[in-house]
Amino acid sequence: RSNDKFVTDIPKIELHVHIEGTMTPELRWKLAQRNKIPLTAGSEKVLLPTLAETREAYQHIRGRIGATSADGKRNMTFFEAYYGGFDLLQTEEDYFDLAMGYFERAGEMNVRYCEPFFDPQGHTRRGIPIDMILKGFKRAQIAAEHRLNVRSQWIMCMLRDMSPESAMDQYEAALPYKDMIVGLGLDSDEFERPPSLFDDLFKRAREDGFKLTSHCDFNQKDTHDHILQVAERLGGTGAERIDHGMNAADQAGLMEIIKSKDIGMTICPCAYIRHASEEAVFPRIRKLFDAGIKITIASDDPAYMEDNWVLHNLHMVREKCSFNNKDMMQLQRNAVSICWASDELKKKLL
Ligand code: ES4
Ligand code: ZN
Repeated sequence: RSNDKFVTDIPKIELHVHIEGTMTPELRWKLAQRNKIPLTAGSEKVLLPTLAETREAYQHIRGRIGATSADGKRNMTFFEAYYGGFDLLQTEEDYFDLAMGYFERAGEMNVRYCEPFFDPQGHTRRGIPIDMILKGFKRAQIAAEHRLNVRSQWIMCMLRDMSPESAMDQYEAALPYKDMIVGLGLDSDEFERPPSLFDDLFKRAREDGFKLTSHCDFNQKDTHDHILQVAERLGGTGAERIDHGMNAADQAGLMEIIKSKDIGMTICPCAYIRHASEEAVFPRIRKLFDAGIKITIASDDPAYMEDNWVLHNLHMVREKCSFNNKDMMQLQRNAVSICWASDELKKKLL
């Protein structure tokens, strides 16, 4: 891991981090003890494994496709590890601890403002009330602002592998918490799940005053179609941001649309290099940046991506895209420009 003081010290904004993707092995282990839930250790589920076994399980998380290691054990896929972590969250305190853990980490990296995602359906489908989730998050959010000087607003993400009807029901159930939720997003497995399936939901959310974004992960099937839908059609006229959307760099037409509509992009380099070569990743990031598209660097699911938090992602692009100090500052100015903080707060962040 490269290190340099300039990047370490600059005030930061993080706009693409799934709060459930910040569950460290330490927190997973603590919640397993507290709620008496078995964890995956080796290839089995074990009640009360050691912390070392829990850490070990995180070392072998691979892509979406189950991989087998040299000793013949089947490793957890990313989605298994990620959604497996949801089962451990059972009380308001658990949700508070999850959010507070991220905010503390963010404060240490000089993140001054963030917009974390959460996946309500992943919790409510297990019978967890939406009130429990959001009360825990809200308490952490307030504590983080006062104790850590880390400000935040939440983005509610719908699981695109569930039905549009389920998403609409979940959206309506969360409306009483509208004042802590700034935007609506779309995540989970995008295979044959185009954003247009959720047209009605995104139109409704825009009418209700939410900002809009959707994942278009790197090198997925139909990614160029999905990027075009997000840019031109979500909410009726297109979303404010695209999460990932890196394959826009392949097509001048897509880049032109994103640039002319001033759409922000959240780029998570450590997530891509788990599946793609550096030559596929960094020249595309550089190309989007050099075109003047407002990209920002973020971490996605840092606990499940070799423990790479936003600071590591920034160090990585500085080195691999040869960004200088001025470029690194521009990335932060991009983030201020495309974030959904009030104008008053934006002035303080610059
Ligand atoms: C995600 Cl890496 C990834 N892809 C799709 N959906 C997600 N939600 C959290 N992490
Ligand atoms: Zn993501």
